[in-house]
Amino acid sequence: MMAITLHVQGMTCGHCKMAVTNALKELDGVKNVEVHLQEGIVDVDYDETKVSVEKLKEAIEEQGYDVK
Ligand SMILES: [Cu+2]
Repeated sequence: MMAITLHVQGMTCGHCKMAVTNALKELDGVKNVEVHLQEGIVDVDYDETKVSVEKLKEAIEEQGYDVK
């Protein structure tokens, strides 16, 4: 298991939080997602044998947010 903190731009409300959380949790290998709206960060616990950081970023970007 790995943990990563992603910096995500554009999340402003509860809807954004849910969109990002759900998109990540749909990925096989993602165990836990914690969105911190005010800080603009997303903490993800994931199984690195099942999902890559690139995939995590793509899932967020597909929802319309920029990942730094
Ligand atoms: Cu929003």
